[in-house]
Amino acid sequence: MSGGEGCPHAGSCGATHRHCYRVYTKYDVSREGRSSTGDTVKRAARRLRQAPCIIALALGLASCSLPYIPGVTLPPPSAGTTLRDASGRVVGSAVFLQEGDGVRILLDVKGLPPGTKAVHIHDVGQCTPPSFESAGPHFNPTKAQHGLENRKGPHAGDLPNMTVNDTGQGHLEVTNPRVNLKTGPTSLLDGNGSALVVHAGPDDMRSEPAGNSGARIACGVIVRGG
Ligand SMILES: [Cu+2]
Ligand SMILES: [Zn+2]
Repeated sequence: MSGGEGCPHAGSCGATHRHCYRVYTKYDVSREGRSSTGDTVKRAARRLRQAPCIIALALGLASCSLPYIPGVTLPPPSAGTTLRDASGRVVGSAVFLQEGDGVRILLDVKGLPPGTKAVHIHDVGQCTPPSFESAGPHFNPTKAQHGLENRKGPHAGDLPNMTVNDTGQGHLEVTNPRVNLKTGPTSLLDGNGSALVVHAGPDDMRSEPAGNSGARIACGVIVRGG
C-alpha cells in the first residue's frame, strides 16, 4: 500500500516517502467485544493515516528526510450474521474474518434440536421463512460437486458438520480457503450476497446436491462488518 493520497508530499518526494504513510497497527479480534474493538481500531487507523502527513508538514519539508514512522495496515475485512429459525426466533450468530486468502468462520447456535447438523454457505443472501429456499443452492462459483469428501467437490460453501448438544447449543469454528470477503467470484459479499444455513440433519459430505442433510432449520444473511 503506497497511500500517498492527501499527502502534500506525494508528488515531490517520490519513493523516499512511500513508507512515511505506513503505520502498523495491530488488529485483534476477540469474540467478545468484537465490534467495539473493531470500531476503535478503525478510528485509530484513520487518525494514524492522517498523522504522518501532519508530521511531515511540521517538519517543514526542507530535506524530505523524515523519521521512520511505523506503517498502517487496515483491519482485515469482516462480516457477520444472525441466524433465525422458521418462526423468526434468533438461534445463533456467526462472525466471518478474512484470514489470508480464506475466511475464518465462528458460529454459535442455541435453542436448536440436539444432534449433528449440516452447515453451509448458500448462494443468495435472502432468508425467507419458513423453508429458507430463498437462500438458493450452496455457494458454488467454481461449479464443483457437493461434499468435502467428494472427489469432484467441494462447493465453495461446504462446511463441516456441527454438533448441537443436549442443551441445544453448538459451536463451529473453521477456516474456509475457498471463499473471501473482498471481491471476485468467490466473495461472500458478491452481488446477490450469501447466507449461512443450518440443516435438520448431518451432511453426508458426498451426495448431490446438498449432502442429504434435510430441511433448512436456521438461516442468516451474511452482511459486511459483522
Ligand atoms: Cu445448506
Ligand atoms: Zn454443497
